[in-house]
Amino acid sequence: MERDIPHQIVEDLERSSSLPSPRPDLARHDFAQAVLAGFARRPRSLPCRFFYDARGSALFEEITQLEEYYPTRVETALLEAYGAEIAERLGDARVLVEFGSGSSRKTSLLLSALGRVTLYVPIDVAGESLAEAAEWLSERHHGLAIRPLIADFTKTRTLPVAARRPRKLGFFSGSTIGNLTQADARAFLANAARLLGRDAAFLVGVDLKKDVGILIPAYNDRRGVTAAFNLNLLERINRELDGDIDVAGFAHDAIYDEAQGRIEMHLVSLARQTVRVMGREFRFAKGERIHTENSHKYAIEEFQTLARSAGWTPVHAWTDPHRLFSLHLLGLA
Ligand code: SAH
Ligand code: AVI
Repeated sequence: MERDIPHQIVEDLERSSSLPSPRPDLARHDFAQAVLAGFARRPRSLPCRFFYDARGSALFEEITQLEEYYPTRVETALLEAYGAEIAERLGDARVLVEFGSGSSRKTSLLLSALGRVTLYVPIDVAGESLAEAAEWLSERHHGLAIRPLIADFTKTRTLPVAARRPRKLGFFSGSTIGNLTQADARAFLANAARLLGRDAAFLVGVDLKKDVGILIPAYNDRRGVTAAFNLNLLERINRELDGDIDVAGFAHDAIYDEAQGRIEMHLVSLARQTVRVMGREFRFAKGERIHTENSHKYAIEEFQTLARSAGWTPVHAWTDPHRLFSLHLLGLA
């Protein structure tokens, strides 16, 4: 069982006006619980939000530059091409709330297109990314107030007081919604509707279903950056949880599950081995897998149906000429 996110962190942030103090004790406890529980269950699994320590966030940024990894490139192009149209459809949103904001590079495009946003609330588990992104954005968008929240976006129930104004815009880019199961994605969307409130709009980037010949290389690139990103989870366990895992004893694997419409990432044990984490022993058979990530892909209509089931009204969807990626604008009736 996973524990609730350190809500205390969010409360602490409510009180501070500058950048957050990340409460490493609570974050470590959350990580420890997830790893011990994830290694004890069969099949073994770890929640993908733990990819994003400082090293993992840097590796993700490297992934976004890879030729094989089209989502960032195509979503950026969609924001560049349709930013003005999105702004026109949105009217006068002044508060932007972003879930899983990471480096906020695409946010800058959206802020420029919208023109009138005065408050930006990025929500992310990665404190290092939030701090770097806030600095990067404030150099480019003068007068923009930034109130970061270090929090699990699936468990965020309140926004900073300054954000409690109508007509907020939510932004969930990169197809991070695909990293949730469909049930969790529906619950996330319903919670986002409550959080954003009356007259809100939500811009969600969603990766589209496509040929596996394009999908697999995007999650198993030639340079091995995605492999390093996946294996970093084991390195993080060694660094933070007193682990002794021989990282070279595991290999990265990415498969496409056609029935579920999702890429799955796994770490595969290359030999029979025993690993220790926080004084506990875990035995792995040769070939045994740790399931580390799902990345669901949605046809346009599939995502619209999901959004409707969570209380949102699809307003418009933009896609690129090769139908690789989609940007959905949702509204609340
Ligand atoms: N939106 C950015 C970053 C995507 S990477 C882009 O499109 O490039 C996914 C981001 O979501 C990371 O910064 C990660 O730290 C964050 N994240 C993943 N799971 C999360 C969770 N449960 N709660 C909050 N942030 C999460
Ligand atoms: C953040 N998320 C949407 C990425 C994805 O494509 O699922 C994470 C990632 N995993 C491997 N490469 C990128």
